[in-house]
This record gives sequence, C-alpha cells and structure tokens, in this order.
Amino acid sequence: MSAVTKREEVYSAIEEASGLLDVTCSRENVWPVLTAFEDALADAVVVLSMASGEGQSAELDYTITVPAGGVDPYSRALSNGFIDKTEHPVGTLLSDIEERCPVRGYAIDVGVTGGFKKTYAFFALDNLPSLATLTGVPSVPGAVAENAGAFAHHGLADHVTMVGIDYQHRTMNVYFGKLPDGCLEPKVILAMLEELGLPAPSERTLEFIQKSFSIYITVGWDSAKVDRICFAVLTQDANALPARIEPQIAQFAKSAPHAYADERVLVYGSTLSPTGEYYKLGSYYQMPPETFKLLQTHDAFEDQAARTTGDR
Ligand code: GPP
Ligand code: MG
Repeated sequence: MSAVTKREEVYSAIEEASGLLDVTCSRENVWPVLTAFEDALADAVVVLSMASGEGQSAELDYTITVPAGGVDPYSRALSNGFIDKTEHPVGTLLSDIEERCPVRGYAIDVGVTGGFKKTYAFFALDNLPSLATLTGVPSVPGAVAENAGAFAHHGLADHVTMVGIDYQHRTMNVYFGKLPDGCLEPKVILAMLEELGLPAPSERTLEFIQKSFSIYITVGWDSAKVDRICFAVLTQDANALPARIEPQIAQFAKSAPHAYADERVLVYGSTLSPTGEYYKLGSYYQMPPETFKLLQTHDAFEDQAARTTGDR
C-alpha cells in the first residue's frame, strides 16, 4: 500500500471514530500529523481512545507507535510546529529518560480537536528500568520519588513498562505492568491508594482493578501528590466488566473501526482521583504483530487468551 493510501485509510478510521463521539474531525488538523509520521504508519500499532465523565470534553485521541532508532517523536513534533519549544523540564524529559533507560519504541498521542498531546517511550520487556533509575533522571517530577514507596512496597519497583509525557498539561504518566501475583488483591490496592493519598474505591471498582494488566499514575512538577491513578483492563467485551459503561462508551466499544477480522481488542480504564472516578476506553485499530509484540499489552493479550482456552 502506498504511503498516501495508508494515510487515507488511517484518516478515514479517525474520521469514522470521531463521528461516533460527535467530535468534529477536520483534515486540516489530522493530516499534517499523519504526514509527519507517515513512515511509521504501515507498521504502527494504532489506538483510538475516548474518555467519559465530568470534566472530560468530547474528544477522540489517536495513538500511533513510532519505531526507536530514528528521530524521536518529540523532535519531530517540534520541527513540524505541533508543539512549542519550552524551558520547562517537560521538554527534556524524553531525551533524559532515553539516556538512562532502554527505550524499545515510542508512540504519540494526538487529539482530533486538541492536537499533539503526548509522547510515550516504552521499554524492553525483558529489561525494564527500575523506579530508582527513573527517579534518578533529572527532569522527572519529584512526585515520582515522593510516591515511589507505594509501588516499591508492593513488588513493583522493577515493573515500569512505559512512560507518557503530556506537553499540554505538563504531566508525566508512569506505567507499571507485568504485574506480579498478589499485587492486585484488595488489601494491597487499598494500602497502595492510602499511601498515594487517594480515596478508597467502591467494591465494584476493587473487583474491576483485580483484572488489570497495567496501573499508571499521572504526576506534575507542581505538586508532590499524584494527580490520578488509572487501572487498565484488557477486554473484548466491555459490557462484561464490573464497571459502569456509559452509553457512548458502549457504543464506541461496539462500533469503533478496526482493521483486523477478529473481535476488537479494547482497553478499559478506571481512573481514580481525589475528585472521583471516570472511565476511558481505547480500541486498537491496527496491531501489526512485529510491533504489537513490543508492547506489554501483547503479553497481557496472550495470557488472557491462554487463560480463556484453559477455562474451556
Ligand atoms: C493510555 O494513557 C495509554 C495509551 C492510550 C497508550 C497506549 C500505548 C501504546 C504505546 C499503544 P491515557 O490516555 O489513559 O492517559 P491520560 O490520562 O494521560 O490521557
Ligand atoms: Mg488519553
């Protein structure tokens, strides 16, 4: 497939998904990003995501993986004018992390209306950096070190699979994965949330949390506290989860475009913050095997498939 055709295909998917959410999709906003990252598109994992709940405005985010080894996505975003250069530590975070941690690949996160938001760096799954390595990186927010105990105490000190850097909100996400046995038990989760200064969730949310394959916090540079924590569950049937599914999320889970024949791969997230809980949903649009297997989501997907077969 030629590059233009691939761009058209991905653009159409973004446009179709936007339509499900009443988000206005314009070629003017999306095309420049697809063009700047067109070399990555054919082999990219592409995720289409939405969030719901109070304080979340209607938006469709698209995530595209970008291979390691070339120009990093932050530099590309700067040189294409998608974001402005800044003196804030958020601007050096990606390169500082790369110097010290084994980055296996990147991704970008872009809002159809809000524009370029984030970069991600994911790590080699057999060589994950420790929290201590991460907190030693100069531009990492102090809040990561402040809250590291809540994870280290429960066996997650060496389980950082990915980081996300949000240039618009000036926040960083730290993703924990390959979760060891026992770390999702209610008493562990309650202790972890207490250490983070976050309220205890409902019984139903605790049940949901036990199905997580990844846990991630969001922190900024202005506070020692975590802003929020998200528990992500991999599913192919969002309605089967012990969670509230708002009609628009249910509709998105059922209808988001996907470029493979099997049932959609979905990641449903419950986000807890001092002001309450909201949900988000990511639907995988394409998952080329060679790229997908670099992500922890792939391992979680395989584990789940093995469990389901074992149950039969
Ligand atoms: C979720 O972060 C992460 C993704 C959609 C990225 C998946 C990663 C790949 C490399 C394919 P989020 O959108 O829930 O976080 P935030 O709250 O910062 O928006
Ligand atoms: Mg998001």
